[in-house]
Amino acid sequence: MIKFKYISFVLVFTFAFAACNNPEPQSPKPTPTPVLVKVPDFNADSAFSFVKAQTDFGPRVPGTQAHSACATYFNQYFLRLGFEVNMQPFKARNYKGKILDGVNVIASFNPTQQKRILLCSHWDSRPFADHDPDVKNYYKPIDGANDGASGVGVLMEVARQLQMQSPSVGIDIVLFDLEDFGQHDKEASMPQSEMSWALGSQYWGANPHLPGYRAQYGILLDMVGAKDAKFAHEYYSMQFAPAIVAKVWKAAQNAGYSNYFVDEEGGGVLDDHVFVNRLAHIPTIDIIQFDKTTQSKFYTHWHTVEDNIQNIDPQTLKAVGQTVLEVIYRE
Ligand code: AHN
Ligand code: ZN
Repeated sequence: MIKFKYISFVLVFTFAFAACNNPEPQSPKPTPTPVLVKVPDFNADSAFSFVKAQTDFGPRVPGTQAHSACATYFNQYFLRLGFEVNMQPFKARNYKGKILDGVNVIASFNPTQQKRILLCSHWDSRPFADHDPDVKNYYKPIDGANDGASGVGVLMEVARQLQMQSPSVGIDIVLFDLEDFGQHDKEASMPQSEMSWALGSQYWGANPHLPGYRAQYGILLDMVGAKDAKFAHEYYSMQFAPAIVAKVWKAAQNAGYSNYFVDEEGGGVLDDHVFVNRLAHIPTIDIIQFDKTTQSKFYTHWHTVEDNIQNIDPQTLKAVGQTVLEVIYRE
């Protein structure tokens, strides 16, 4: 500090001296600015194409051809970018006791770096449109363009940016399976029905892909693609990781996305981050759309057959993706 002050004194003095002797003083040399990180520019069209690539498989419901083909697609995508990829198969019981086959996808960048950040989303799509306005659709699977594919699409674009310009931290992208096989809303409730959600994160939380896996913090993306979405401070995120909520919302607002990232309290959502917090003890937040005006408090097309690519707005993907980049490149 003393050294710095001394140097600036010398610079100012030298400049003043030079100015006195020069009939046409030149403008002073700009004072050195602190080193600024160049945060990459998140490409919204690219992210949108990754969302569409997923919905083009059809609903990614466990046990279907679309589900296994999409898992292969993720594996190849991340391998081609040079990530270390861990496909984590697991079995879990659905709310009716049926055994399901799931697979969590873990893609790691800078795998030897100690300081790590976890980014996650779920990649499965809900097997039934139990909130559809039309009863005939109650047992139809959904495309899950927003509910599932949007978060994954953002993370696939983040991965592409990481590969082009490395941040100083290590990044683990975890795509959880079987988040959305929770109890059907129009059937009589089963005991423990709350535990029927987020089966992939429940498995990973208890069985991390590496023994003793640690990350400084985690960010979960869920339903990040609807037009004019609002992201409020989700309740469990505030319980487990209030400093991360503050960090991320501040980054969003500095980047010009305060229309999306609002400083309001959102309700609590029993989402993947709850199990990452409870079981893996990694402070993790959920960026999830909160809509005061709908009955579900989620977006209008939540768990309906209208949750398709037509209802995805690249501008929302941009707000979320750019915010994630701002956070990780400033670490
Ligand atoms: C519950 O409604 C208990 N959890 C919702 C979490 C969710 C569903 N995220 C996407 N789809
Ligand atoms: Zn859902």
